[in-house]
Amino acid sequence: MSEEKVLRFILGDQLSRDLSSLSDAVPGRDVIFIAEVMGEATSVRHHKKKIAFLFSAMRHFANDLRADGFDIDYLALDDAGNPGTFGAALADAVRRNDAHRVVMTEPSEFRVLNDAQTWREELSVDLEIRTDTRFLASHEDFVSWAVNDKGQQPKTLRMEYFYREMRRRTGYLMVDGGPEGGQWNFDSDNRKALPDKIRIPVRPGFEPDGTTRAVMDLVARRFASHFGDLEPFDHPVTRADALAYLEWFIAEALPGFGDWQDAMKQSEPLLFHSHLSAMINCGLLGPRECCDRAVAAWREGQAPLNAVEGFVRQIIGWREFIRGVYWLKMPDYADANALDATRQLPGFFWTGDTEMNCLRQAVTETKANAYAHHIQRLMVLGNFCLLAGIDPKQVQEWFLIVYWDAYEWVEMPNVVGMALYADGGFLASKPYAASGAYINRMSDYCAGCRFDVKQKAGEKACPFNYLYWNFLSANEGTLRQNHRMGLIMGSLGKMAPERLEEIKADSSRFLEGPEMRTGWTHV
Ligand code: FAD
Ligand code: DLZ
Ligand code: SF4
Repeated sequence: MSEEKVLRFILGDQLSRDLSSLSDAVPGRDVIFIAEVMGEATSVRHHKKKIAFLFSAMRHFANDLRADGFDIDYLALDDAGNPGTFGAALADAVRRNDAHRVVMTEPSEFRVLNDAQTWREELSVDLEIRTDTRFLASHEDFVSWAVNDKGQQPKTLRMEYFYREMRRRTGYLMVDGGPEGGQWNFDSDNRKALPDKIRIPVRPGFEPDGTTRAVMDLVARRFASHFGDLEPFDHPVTRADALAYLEWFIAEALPGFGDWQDAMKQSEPLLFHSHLSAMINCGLLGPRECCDRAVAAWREGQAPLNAVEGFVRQIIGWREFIRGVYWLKMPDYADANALDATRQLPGFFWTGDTEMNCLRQAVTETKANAYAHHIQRLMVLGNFCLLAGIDPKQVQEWFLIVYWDAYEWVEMPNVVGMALYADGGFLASKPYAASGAYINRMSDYCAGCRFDVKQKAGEKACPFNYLYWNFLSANEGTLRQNHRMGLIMGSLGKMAPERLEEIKADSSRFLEGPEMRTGWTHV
């Protein structure tokens, strides 16, 4: 058995040397198979930068393994006879390499895991699917935390309690069995608006090498009609560059990460954010090593506790929780639409062509960078889709297409549960709905907008202002059941009927107006 050749199939988001499917790989005996396939690159029409990033990272990962003595079977997109799907490519690779067995790590997405079960039946050899040990909580860990002894799922789950459990388990920022600083969560310190004069750290760029250039040519040729700008491209695509980027973040941006986590600034897409999600999600960086580095920076006095706790919470709390919810709730979660939202996603989500400056900024930056930070995603783009009642399926597809870190397991709960409240409050204790006042408080966008954030009604009024109340009124029946909405629903109840009519009229004018009419005019 030990002399039998094993084919180790590695997917594009599994570019980690500590991957479970590589744990017992034998150089000189086994073959590592990595495949660029059209079926994946077009499962949705991914942003050009995302495809370029991932294909380049896949090719570099293969080169690194080759340099360590592994036999690599790398199927490039343009290779003659590339069959275009994982299943067919894997079957070809088994034959080509005369493999006795296939080992892989579980795919991160439901769709691909389902496909993998069918490969098992179709392949002439055994296929072993191993747990993805890069996550800190296994599926079993999450289920045993979330589901009661009788196997019943709760009506709601709250990240905060899961996070505390993860803090205890990992020991991150723990002292004498309790949280460092006497608090589990420093979120209330992390909502500051940016002062006018603040030095925003300048990011290092990574010059594309020959491998990246070749991939960029490929993407320019084969995916020309996909959304987004391919150039400039200066992202880390190797493990070494990703580590250098992590070190840069820890030294330069982490100290400000907490204070300015929720802030937004015109033409400053990154601020103090880590910009590491794509590297963590595809495996170039491990979630543990990112937290280890942040906690070490705090211990060495290089970053304050509110920043480090906030960063660790995003990774061991939110990231793991989101994944747990995805696997607990799939496949039904994909169709969740608790608020019966049916409106078409407006065309300006693809062009940025809107007079609402906050949305124009977020879409334009997304198109250029395949990135927007969390508050832009949640409180500008997501908030707008929530208030305007956009069909969750269309919102999901948009978010899956446009971000370089987007994989269904992480995109879907963030869109369905966090941004749209489409799961009826399973993941979020109340809708993240906000009027223009929130965006004005947290950004400098409103100063450059043709709408007036202070006006509540009429042509010049900020659309978020009336859409907010229109949303509460349209969903009154559902939202009244949420005790955290009690105060605001009380205010809605006391609103003069004429004022409510005015809100509805403004909302109809906007929602039926030219900006919204362009519909799902996707590239
Ligand atoms: P930072 O702000 O620096 O945060 C540090 C790290 O924490 C991130 O790199 C990420 O690994 C993790 N993290 C933070 N928040 C979340 C979260 N809510 N869920 C999971 N991980 C989190 N994240 C994705 O990785 N892929 C997606 O497709 C994705 N889609 C989203 C869609 C919507 C509607 C919303 C509201 C959020 C989405 N997020 C997604 C979560 C979050 O916005 C991104 O992880 C973050 O903006 C990435 O930028 P960063 O690396 O600079 O993060
Ligand atoms: C996102 C993506 C793209 C665009 N292309 C590929 C590919 O050609 N080959 C590959 O192995 N992975 C790709 N990926 C990432 C996969 O979509 C991701 O690994 C699976 O969906 C996880 O279930
Ligand atoms: Fe956005 Fe309203 Fe501010 Fe314009 S005024 S930037 S639409 S929040």
